[in-house]
Parts: sequence; structure tokens; C-alpha cells
Amino acid sequence: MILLKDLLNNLKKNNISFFTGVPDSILKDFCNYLTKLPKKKHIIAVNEGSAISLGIGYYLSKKKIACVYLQNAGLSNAINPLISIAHKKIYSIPLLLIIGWRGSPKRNDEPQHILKGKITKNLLKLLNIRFCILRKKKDLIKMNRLIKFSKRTKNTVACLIEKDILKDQKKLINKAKVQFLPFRRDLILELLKQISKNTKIISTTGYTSRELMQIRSENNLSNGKDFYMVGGMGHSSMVSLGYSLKSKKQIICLDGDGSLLMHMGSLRTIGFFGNTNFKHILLNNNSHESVGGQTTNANKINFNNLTKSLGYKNFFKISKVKKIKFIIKKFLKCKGPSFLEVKISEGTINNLPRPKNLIKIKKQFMS
Ligand SMILES: Cc1ncc(C[n+]2csc(CCOP(=O)(O)OP(=O)(O)O)c2C)c(N)n1
Repeated sequence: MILLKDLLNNLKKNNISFFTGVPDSILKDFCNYLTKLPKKKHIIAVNEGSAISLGIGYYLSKKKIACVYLQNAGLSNAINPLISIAHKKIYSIPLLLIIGWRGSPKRNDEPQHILKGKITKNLLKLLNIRFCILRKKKDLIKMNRLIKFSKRTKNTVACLIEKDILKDQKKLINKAKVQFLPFRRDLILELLKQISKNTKIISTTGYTSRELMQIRSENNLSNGKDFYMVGGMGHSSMVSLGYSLKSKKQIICLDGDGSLLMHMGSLRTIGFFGNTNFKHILLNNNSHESVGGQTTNANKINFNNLTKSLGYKNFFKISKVKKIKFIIKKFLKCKGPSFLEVKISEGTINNLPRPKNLIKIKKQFMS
């Protein structure tokens, strides 16, 4: 076990004062601490490649190493600027990566994490990134050595942290935000009641897919078929578009604000190429709720102007429970590509199961 305060003190001692990254459940307490820092010291990036690039820009201006935190799933987003810009053989720009190691060989984890967990160390080796594994306080000495090496040689270095290692002694109590908005489950339940037999739903990573699966089975709602994007965060809209172009069926992408922002350029592809059968629902809680509730800053975006200017034909918005039924009806009837923004409160279902038998889920979806 490592205490959050020891990790933070260590970073301070090493004169690291700029943080950027994408939230992760293993690093939840770390990310939540950082969100209390002033804007100039910490930026939640939309994807891990952007976080690496922010760190590169910071180094170019301050000659100091930035700390970039990410889940190992996001290493793939990070690889492009890591290998093509920051690498020793390109511009030799040092960074400190703190990586939440989902699916590490010693821990049980979900199917989507197991493979990435297995290859994480090899990926770092291929990228010539020296790394250490932080399991106990003493390991912070290894981190210090790596940071010194990074500063001296201008190489990127990384620290891997497995599940349940990082502990915060004085847990930050997240005050319940009183918002009189619908919950994710209110929207999902009504949607499942209204869709036709042939509808396909493709749902994003985290609570959205888990709630969809649970609400469907709990209420025995069998119209339509679902494909849960248990990984590949940010890509559910393009998977949906790919499906919809080759099908006459109604296709609904159930997206989250963190996921949508991660690869927001996709909205233009949908606006341009999307057919009438394409329907996009954004469950906007302004938060990465599934990994700790860090803000996405999506609350002030005007999705009406945005999606219309990108080529979507219709825009709808829900912020009251009593409007859900009526607006879903209109949304399902209209000709797409259409966008529905649902402002939701944070809050999920207790003891949510996770999609397990993924091949079976795929086969059912395709049948
Ligand atoms: C590439 C990548 N980066 C980070 C994560 C960790 N992660 C899983 S769910 C999630 C938050 C998703 O936020 P949002 O789409 O707003 O949905 P919410 O959790 O609020 O329902 C994050 C950051 C991931 N799975 N993949």
C-alpha cells in the first residue's frame, strides 16, 4: 500500500508541479486531489494523447517535467505523441507517466483489461520507457531514481500502480450535488420501453453500458439488441456509424460526455456521412462518473449549435424527468442523423454487474 500523501510529497520533492491526464479508477484519489489544484497546475485532458502533448508543450516552455497520469488502456492514445515527438530519437522531451495498471497479471480484472494488462510492460519496453512498479512506500525511491534519470537524459519514464495500492487516509468526501435532473437510469428505462424490435444500441464505456445491461434484464425488456463498448472509450459513435451505414435498422449510440469529448472530431464524420437511421444520445453529467466523478467541463457546451454546425439534422434536449417520454418519442420518430442531449445527475445503480460473456453478446447483437 502507498499513501496518497507520500506520493504527493515525493512529487513535490522532485519539483514536479504540473499535472495533466485522463482520470482512472486506480488513480481516483490522486485525480480527485489534483482537481482541487489551481487551473494552471492541473488540466484534465480529453484523451491521453492530448495529455502527453500538453506535457510536451509545458516542457518546451518551462524546461520542467510534467506528470501525465493515465489508465494503461489510454497508453494507446498516448503512443502517437510519445513515439513521434517526445521519444529520445525525435525531440527527446522528458515526461513522468503515472499509469493505473488495470489487468496486471497478479490481479483479477475484467475481460477488456486482461490483455492490455499483460502487454503493458512490454509496450513500455518497446517505447524505450524505463519504468518501475509502485507497490509500497519504499518503491518511491525507485520513482526518485527514474525522475533523476529522466531529467538527466531527457527520456520519458513511467510508474505503474496496480489496483488497491494507492490509499488516501483522509478520504475526500464528495458532497452530494443536489441537482434536480434525471438519472441515467430514467432515460435508459424509457428508451428500452419505446424502441422497436429491430433497433440496435451501442453504448459507451463505464456505467452506461452496465446500467443498460442491468435495466434490460431487470425489467425483461427485450426489444432491440445492445453492444456494450466495455473498452475503446470514445469510439462508440464511430462503431455506431459503421453499423448504421450498412443497415436499414435504427441505430442508437448511447454516449457519455467524457467519451464524446475524447474523440469529438467523430461528430463531423457523423454529421457528414450519417444516414437517417443514425441517432446519438449524450448522457451529460459533466463528469467521468464511472472512475470517480472528475469534471469534463462539458456543462457549458452548446450542443445544439455544435451538432447542427457539424451536420446533424435535429437536436433535442432533456433536463426534466417528466419530459423524457415525450421527447424520446419525437427523437425516435425523426429522421437522423439526430442528437439528443440529456442532462443527468450523477448517481448509479447499486451493485451493478459488468458485461462478461462478450462473444455471446456480440453474437446476439449480430443475429
Ligand atoms: C482510453 C481510456 N482512457 C480512460 C479510461 C478510463 N475510463 C473508463 S470510463 C471513464 C469515464 C467515462 O466518462 P463519461 O463518458 O462521461 O461517462 P460516465 O462515467 O460519466 O457515465 C474513464 C475515464 C478508459 N476506459 N479508456
